[in-house]
Amino acid sequence: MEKLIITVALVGAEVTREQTPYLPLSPREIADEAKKVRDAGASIVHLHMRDQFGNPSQDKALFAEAISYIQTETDLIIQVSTGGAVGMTAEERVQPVTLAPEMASLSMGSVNFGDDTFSNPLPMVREFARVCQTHQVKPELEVFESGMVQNALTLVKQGLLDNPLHFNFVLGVPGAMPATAKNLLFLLDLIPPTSTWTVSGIGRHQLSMNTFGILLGGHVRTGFEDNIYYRKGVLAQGNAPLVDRLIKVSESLDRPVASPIEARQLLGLLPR
Ligand code: KMH
Ligand code: ZN
Repeated sequence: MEKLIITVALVGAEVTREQTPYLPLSPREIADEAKKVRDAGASIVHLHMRDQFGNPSQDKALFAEAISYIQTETDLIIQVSTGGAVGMTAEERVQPVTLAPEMASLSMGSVNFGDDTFSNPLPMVREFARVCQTHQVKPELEVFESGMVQNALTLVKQGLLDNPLHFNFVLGVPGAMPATAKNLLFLLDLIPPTSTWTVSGIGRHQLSMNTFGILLGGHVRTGFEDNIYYRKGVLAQGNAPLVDRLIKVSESLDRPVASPIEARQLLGLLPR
């Protein structure tokens, strides 16, 4: 099996300080958290930003500040979010891609998101894919529902996505595809064999989906964006303990963990 790539979604757009006091918010706090997860064994950070009030923001200047700290202080692969938060405009959401980070998340279609709709009409997805190509940013294709894999294959035919593709299966969002082993296996059957993939489980499904991903030879995403608990009723005291938890699982399953240099090779990214 390939070495395991651990991605950490450090902050997300929805979690609040009221829910967990350990949530990093400012660019400096987010960069400090990135250093801690790097020390724990992660190789990619998935970034969202918050404004001075803690609200989600896709402001390019906030991303630039955090990216500058993280690039100076670590060798992590930086993946910016183009998802932002529900209700943001396309123009707001795509801003950080123009900073030419190594990766960006790219949702492959619209989906129910609790009581909301996370809106990703295909013309907008195509435009985001074009911006990724222009800035030579590798997209991580976010799949919340099975039809989204088909959308990705259509964009490949249209020349807007390049093989090998890299997918993130986000399972367990309320209103979207449930986090079950059967669903993950079903999705894996749909993707081209040259693809790489990672799996994210929302809330209490994070550890089980990650463990299944490790067993199947895929990669994993952890972090506060998806889950704030270390175990039932016990908050994780930062993102690093969530990485430590995965390191323990991968060590006991004899799956070595990739460094950022090795992760770049596995994902076909240029050396930094
Ligand atoms: N905040 C969610 C509505 C992404 O980062 O690409 C969408 C999201 C996906 O977080
Ligand atoms: Zn995100």
